[in-house]
Amino acid sequence: MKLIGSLTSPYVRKVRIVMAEKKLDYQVEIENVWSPDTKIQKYNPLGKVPCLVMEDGGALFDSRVIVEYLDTLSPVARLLPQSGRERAAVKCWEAIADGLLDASIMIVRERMRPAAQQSAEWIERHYGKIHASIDAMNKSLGENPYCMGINYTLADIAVGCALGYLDLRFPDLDWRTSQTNLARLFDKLAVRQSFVDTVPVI
Ligand code: GSF
Repeated sequence: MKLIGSLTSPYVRKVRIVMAEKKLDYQVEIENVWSPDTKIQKYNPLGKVPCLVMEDGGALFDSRVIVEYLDTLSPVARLLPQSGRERAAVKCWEAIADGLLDASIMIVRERMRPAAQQSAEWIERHYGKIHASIDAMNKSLGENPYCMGINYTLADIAVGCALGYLDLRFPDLDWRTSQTNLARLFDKLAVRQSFVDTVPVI
């Protein structure tokens, strides 16, 4: 399998961590989707990464679709409960973590526009989503060791990627001071998830 992506994309990072947890073999192909000559739309008409190209040449996109598929490929390290309410709860954690990322990326992209075209209101609106999401995640986590209680799941992977991205792009946010439950979880996740940074890239 080939994973098309970039090394700074938090959604790509989520897929790479799942690949590693599931002990699946794959190659990473770096693609700059913002370059005018990007070929990404050959695989994903939405022009976004991550995109997974499978052995038969078929492509899957959107990180949520990709990780759900990967979890079915091997019984090693089940990351999603098979069915029911627990499965929906893991996916809801993933939705909030990815939503936090969507809001963060809106701000990052807005700030890349010429100063005169930037909307302070738009930026504030998305900061509001970031703060509300981390607050909700912190409350839901409570004293639990992991998002879903005692088991490490896709929820923890998604949350780790979201918080890691905040540290990368918003180092001044200082979310740890108010969100102490998340800070405790993130320390644990950073140790478990940082190995993906050594994945060979072609
Ligand atoms: C989001 C992918 C995405 O926004 C997913 O795969 O989970 N819901 C999707 N990817 C960005 C790269 S990044 O900022 O991580 C992307 O490819 N953007 C290109 C564009 O044209 O929006």
